[in-house]
Amino acid sequence: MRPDRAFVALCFGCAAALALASCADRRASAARSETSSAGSQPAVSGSVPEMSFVHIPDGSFEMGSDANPSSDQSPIHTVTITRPFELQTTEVTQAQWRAVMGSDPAHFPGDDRPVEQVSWTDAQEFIRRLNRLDPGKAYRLPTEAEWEYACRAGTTERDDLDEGAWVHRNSESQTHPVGLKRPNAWGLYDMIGNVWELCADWKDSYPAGPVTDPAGPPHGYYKVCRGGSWFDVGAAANPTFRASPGPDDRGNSQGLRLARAAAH
Ligand SMILES: [Ca+2]
Repeated sequence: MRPDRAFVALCFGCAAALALASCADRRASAARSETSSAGSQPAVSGSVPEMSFVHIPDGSFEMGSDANPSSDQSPIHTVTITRPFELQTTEVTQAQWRAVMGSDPAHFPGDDRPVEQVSWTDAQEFIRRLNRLDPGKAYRLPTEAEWEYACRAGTTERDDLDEGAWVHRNSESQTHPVGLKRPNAWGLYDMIGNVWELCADWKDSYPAGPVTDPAGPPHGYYKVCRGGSWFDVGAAANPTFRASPGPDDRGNSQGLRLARAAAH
């Protein structure tokens, strides 16, 4: 068993013990139905929520950490991102999730709080529906490398946790509305803290040498979550820490942020 599995099990174990909370729907979504242009797929109900994205340029960075050479964050290796993309400025909120899915699974209710209690599989359904409602944007989860690249935002300095992140010591044991803390250098809020952010990849060990546009292996047992949450202390609330949920694991500290194709 991988060493970080116990940590993640702790997070999700705590989450599972908490009852689901219903969320008042203050913003009744303007529901509409869409049928694909092919006409062969069933209609998708829902509406395209307001979302903000920033352009992430191509470039290279040093991924990982050698602070503990036996950890899954090692070795540090050069990653080149060859394709610019766009990344959502905030975590997906409950209002955004509800607009697309018609329901809100979050434990901590609030339209502007991040959605949580969503699994990687749930996120794929959200993205599938959103791409049907808003075709041509190619919404997806970021790869783990794209996430760390964007979190670092061209720097090697760690941001001040209290100014930039909701973590255990300042969260009062709950999520907070997105976008209240200081954004990173690329205008991204809450990359560290608030909720863990699902990535697209199946988890794998890091390569010893440089790689280009890594996207993980084709199959695996665990997905990857990044950034730590309201529940976590500094070791996990770090640009390099890799949590390992199963694809159907949910927890009240796990959410997502969308990537999409550049140039919209
Ligand atoms: Ca986050």
